[in-house]
Amino acid sequence: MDKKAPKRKNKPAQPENDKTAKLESFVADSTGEFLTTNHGVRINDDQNSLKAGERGATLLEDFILREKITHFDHERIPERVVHARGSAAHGVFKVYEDMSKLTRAAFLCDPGAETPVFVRFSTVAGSRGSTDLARDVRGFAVKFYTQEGNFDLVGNNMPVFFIQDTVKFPDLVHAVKPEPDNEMPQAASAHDTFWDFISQMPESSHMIMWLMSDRAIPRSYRMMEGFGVHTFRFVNANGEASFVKFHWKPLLGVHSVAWDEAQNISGKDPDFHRRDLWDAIEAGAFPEWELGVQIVPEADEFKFEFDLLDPTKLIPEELVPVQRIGKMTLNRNPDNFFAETEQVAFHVGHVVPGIDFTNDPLLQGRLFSYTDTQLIRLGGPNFHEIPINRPVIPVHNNQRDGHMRQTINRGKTSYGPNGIAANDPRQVPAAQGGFVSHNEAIDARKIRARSRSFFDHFSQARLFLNSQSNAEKNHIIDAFSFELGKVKAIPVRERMLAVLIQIDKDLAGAVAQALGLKIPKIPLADLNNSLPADGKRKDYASVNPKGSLVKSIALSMATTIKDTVKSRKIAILAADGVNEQTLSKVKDFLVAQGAVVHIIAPRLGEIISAGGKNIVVDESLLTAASVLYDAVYVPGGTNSVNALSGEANAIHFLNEAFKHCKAIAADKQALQVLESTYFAKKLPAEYANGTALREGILITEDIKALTKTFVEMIALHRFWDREIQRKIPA
Ligand code: HDE
Repeated sequence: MDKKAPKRKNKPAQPENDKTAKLESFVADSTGEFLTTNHGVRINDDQNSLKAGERGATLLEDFILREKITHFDHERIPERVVHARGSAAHGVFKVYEDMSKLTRAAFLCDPGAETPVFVRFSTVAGSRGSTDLARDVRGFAVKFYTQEGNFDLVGNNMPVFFIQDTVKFPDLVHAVKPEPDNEMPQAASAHDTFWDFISQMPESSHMIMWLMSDRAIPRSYRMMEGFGVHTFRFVNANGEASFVKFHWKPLLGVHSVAWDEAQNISGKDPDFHRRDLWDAIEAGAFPEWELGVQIVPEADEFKFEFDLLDPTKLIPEELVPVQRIGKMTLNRNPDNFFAETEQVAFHVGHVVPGIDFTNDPLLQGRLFSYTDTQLIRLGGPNFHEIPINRPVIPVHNNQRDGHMRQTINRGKTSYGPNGIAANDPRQVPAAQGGFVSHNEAIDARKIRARSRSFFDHFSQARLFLNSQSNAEKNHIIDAFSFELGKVKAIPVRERMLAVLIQIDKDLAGAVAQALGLKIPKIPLADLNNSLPADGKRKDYASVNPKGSLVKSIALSMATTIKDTVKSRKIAILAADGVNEQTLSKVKDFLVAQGAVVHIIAPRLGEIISAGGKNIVVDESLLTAASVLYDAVYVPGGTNSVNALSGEANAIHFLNEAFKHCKAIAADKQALQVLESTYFAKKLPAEYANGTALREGILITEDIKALTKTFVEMIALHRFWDREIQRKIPA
């Protein structure tokens, strides 16, 4: 290979940063190269093994075959025990203002600094090959490659967790994973073992509300919030600490799909989220989030109705506002899924000076788990040398050897203190960036117990429910009814109803109705079955105070950003004879607003417009599906309209778009196509007179409305009222 030639010859035109530039030295690109063995020997025949005669046995001597097969046999590594399925991207983070009053973390103190990041999104329960659209929590793990080492913010898209103590994590995960006798179901919490566990674990009530909400079926990774969950600490250069909760706020708003849609997407495109992230970045529609922090001064630690150390609680934004302190932009897809997305190793314990932990018992246990899990998954203690895991600054210490060691450490000493090498590598004073743990005062006895301040299990679950819109509440009721309906053991269903009634009577009543069950009366003190062997029930009894805050606006997605159609996918249904003018005008307008527009026709190739123009078809009615789009438009043109009216797949497309509460627009001339749908008779009589933004349906000759109003409709995302106003068939 020409030494001067860049290694990555097919380099995508996506921005470089300090980290991606450093990865470059590990990149291999075979364009124009000869085939070689792993040891560099050029291979003459890679298609036939070496045999004793044309029809003879294969010879052991065939080192080329042996090497190829052996490597193949060893290609797989264990998938992550949780968060196995994920997708990742490179990007950058920039802080808006110097945060040095709160933290000495250098990347948060210099608005001029651009910190490379690598972000991996994931589902939790499913295997590597499972569907993206499972009802599940999403992982949101960010690795900041700072000039002071790597900081990993290993969060989720929900701000709380199921359990309060790490010791229960294996139980939780065993319960939610496929059942051990038959490995069913894949990537789903709708089964007996999960709800058996949850129904005995009232501390999971708050998290369960999030999991049964639409947050568990995001429209896109790009449209999810992220949360650090635990309370962390910021520490400034004077050693002064404050508590901090981390948030990621997506600039596209927070949006979800409908549950029926999620189930359909799982069949039509199980890679829906992965593809969405990849395509958006390839198209230059770079996803962005603002980093938010909620700061609580140390003096206010006990000011709240809940314990800041309890990971089943959030701090309502009404009590402590979220300050937006910086922006993250994902602008580059990985070159290689395995090398980067699969081998990246996050650890909640990767912090930099200025960021520290609290005693949240869930966080404390995680500090052990993440390195431990990489040892088995990545095969040994040198996983930090895998290119994607390396910091952008040099590593110097006395750790040595181990499987697959890459670094060639020069010199005689690998210990400290040493005299031979003048004590290098040297310890670093705090003023020069040495990490000093926050000097929290501790005076305690060793004890296996939980603080009574952790036993309010329901008030924030109720706060969450109260904060939802009517449509969101209905979805929660439906989700419980679906999930518990999949549970075979009636006592488990019943026990869950006894938990739900602690949260809200109407919720419990509606779910009981769907399950055809009565709500059993289980006293509050008997709900929690996570008792120590000789524990007294009252020591572990839940309490259920009212909570002084009734509603928190930030908890509802109804109030999210709804003024952009950037990167939304819009379908245009067309056939030969389509009115080319309106099609182009609507398409061009949508594209100019940043939307992605696909022309979908009965067949692939090209269609010919009424004016004789050739129009390239992006998808056929066979390869596309309504659930993969955010909105649909049907242009006029007599022949096109006639053809589509008789196309079952086109009618199904519209029916599904209606059912999933999406924006639908049509030229007046195309009304005939809509009249073939089941919702035709439910079309509002006054549809053309300004009902579009309420109903989500626009049928008009007015091209201005077809562009401007249609865009506003799409930005509203969904017209959930349709579900309430009209019966929507399956
Ligand atoms: Fe994790 N978690 N976790 N977790 N977690 C892992 O580490 C663990 C928890 C989260 O994209 C594992 O490398 C324990 C909360 C994300 O690679 C493992 C407990 C939150 C990812 C592990 C928790 C998370 C993981 C599995 C209870 C949100 C994927 C593979 C105390 C704040 C990171 C791995 C990626 C992955 C342990 C609870 C987020 C086994 C013991 C709470 C986003 O180490």
